[in-house]
Amino acid sequence: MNSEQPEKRGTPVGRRVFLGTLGLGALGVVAAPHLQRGMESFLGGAGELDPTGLTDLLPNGGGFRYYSVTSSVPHKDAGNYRLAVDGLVDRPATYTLGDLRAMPQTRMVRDIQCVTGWRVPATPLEGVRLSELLDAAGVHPSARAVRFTCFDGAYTESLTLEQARRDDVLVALRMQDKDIGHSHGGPVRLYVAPMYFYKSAKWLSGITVTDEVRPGYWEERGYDIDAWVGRSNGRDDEPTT
Ligand SMILES: Nc1nc2c(c(=O)[nH]1)N[C@H]1C(S)=C(S)[C@@H](COP(=O)(O)O)O[C@H]1N2
Ligand SMILES: [Mo]
Repeated sequence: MNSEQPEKRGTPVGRRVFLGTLGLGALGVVAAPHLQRGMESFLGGAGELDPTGLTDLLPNGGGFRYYSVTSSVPHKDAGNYRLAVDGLVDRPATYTLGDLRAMPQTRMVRDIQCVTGWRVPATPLEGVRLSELLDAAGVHPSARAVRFTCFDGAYTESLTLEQARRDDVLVALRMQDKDIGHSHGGPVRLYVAPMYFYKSAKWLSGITVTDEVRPGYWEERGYDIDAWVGRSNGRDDEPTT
């Protein structure tokens, strides 16, 4: 049962922050996250102009950290990229990059927000609505959720079917008005605009319609399954009573 008002969970913020630092910091971050974070708060945030020019010295890609839970990921391009849509559907399908590019594209400009605190304002993302791929596949009435798998061989994510059908959930081909590069999860990543960026699985290779939500990679490690920005992971915007 999905709802846009996730239940309040009782986990203290301290534990979440600890998990965030340890979990996302220790595994395969390409760069020194603490140095970056310290520098950015000194400079007033990743998205602001840096009068010192010092941020150019930091390998943070304009505010982004490059995350991977695996030490290497195969490169895929228009020649060998495939996206499988299967599970509880009438018409399982495999899409090439060309197939996805030929479909109607939706462009959105939203803030990107990682649960560990960094944020990249007003970032354009563009691609095919996930709902369009689900409709094309013909989702069974018994279906309740969608599971995402990645060609890094390790990362997984999940959404309820209701979340997956939202207009602001894309199978993204472009980011910052460029084809998505390898380090950002290209050629195709998921983009779940209203949720923390860990929902936006990079190197997307599989979309499987399932009968229930199966927790994704970080969700098995303590992060919220319903990852609404500002309303999950102990980061509620509104004071709670
Ligand atoms: N396959 C895969 N997808 C992933 C991750 C990952 O490690 N592997 N990290 C997630 C997290 S925690 C974040 S913040 C974003 C980072 O995306 P970026 O590397 O393009 O900045 O990707 C998300 N998707
Ligand atoms: Mo993240």
